[in-house]
Amino acid sequence: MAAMTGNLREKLAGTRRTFRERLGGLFQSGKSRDLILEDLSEALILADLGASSSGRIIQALREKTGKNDSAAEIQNALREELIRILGRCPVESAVRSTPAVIMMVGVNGGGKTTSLAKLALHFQTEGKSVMMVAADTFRAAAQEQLAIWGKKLNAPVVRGQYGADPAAVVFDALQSFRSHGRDLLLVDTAGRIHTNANLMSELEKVKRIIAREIPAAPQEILLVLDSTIGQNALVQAGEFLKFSGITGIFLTKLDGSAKGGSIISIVEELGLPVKYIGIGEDAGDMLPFSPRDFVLALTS
Ligand SMILES: Nc1nc2c(ncn2[C@@H]2O[C@H](COP(=O)(O)OP(=O)(O)OP(=O)(O)O)[C@@H](O)[C@H]2O)c(=O)[nH]1
Ligand SMILES: [Mg+2]
Repeated sequence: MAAMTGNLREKLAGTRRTFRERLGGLFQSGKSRDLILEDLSEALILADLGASSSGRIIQALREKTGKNDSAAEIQNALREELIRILGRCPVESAVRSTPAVIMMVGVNGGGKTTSLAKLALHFQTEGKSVMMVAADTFRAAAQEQLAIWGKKLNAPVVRGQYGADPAAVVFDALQSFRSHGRDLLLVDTAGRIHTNANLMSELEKVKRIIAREIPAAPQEILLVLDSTIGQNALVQAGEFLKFSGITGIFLTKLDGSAKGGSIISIVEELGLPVKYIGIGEDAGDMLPFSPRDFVLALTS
């Protein structure tokens, strides 16, 4: 546990620096609560928490702390408030029984394929047998990229032809998945498509086929968002919010991000839980999200 927090701290170095630069001085200033809260509002915005989330946090702290509370007490109340926001929606995996299907969606380059491989290893470690399908038929290299992960993880990968209908590729994968009696099918999708057809309707079609073939599937649809772009992740999420049934967020590249504070407004504005975080390029570089571990690693 201690090792995990230490490792997470190290991985969050960029965002920790941002927090230290923006917030560090405030709690050592010896100022009164009201003056601290005044400065904290701007500091939170500069730490990428966004104006509306920052405003709400200040309001909550005004209600939860007393006028004469010490800086340490206010800092503690801030930590608890951040933990509360991040834990408001359940962060646990939606996969409670097998067979199950997990689908990854998100703009190109966000980290879908890499994150899918990370989940494959994660569930293998839990003793589940996984299968992956490359329903990204837009980029020729996408199929190869997933095939390489499949070899590394010793997990079967169903590939489609470049330009094939993703729903047809997924249909084939579902037959193979069932006939082999595997536990978990992980579906990689494209961030862009070649036709003029709307990406969202294509994703809907993939989802419908999955639902038709496996009861209650897909159990999890993860929106993959890049944490290095801060508040712009909300813009990146935009189009995908029209796609129904997203169950959570896989927030990537926190190891290389100075803007991890944006996680607060991502969770608040989208009303979706962060379920997993990416902290490197290897299959083992991810963690199931824990609001408390995350906030403590960031702020202490
Ligand atoms: N440092 C770091 N790099 C990451 C992380 N996740 C993904 N990447 C890198 O981000 C780049 C893009 O990742 P992909 O998984 O190919 O992204 P994608 O969303 O599948 O991209 P498209 O298939 O083009 O839509 C790769 O170089 C990954 O190694 C992470 O958590 N940390
Ligand atoms: Mg990809």
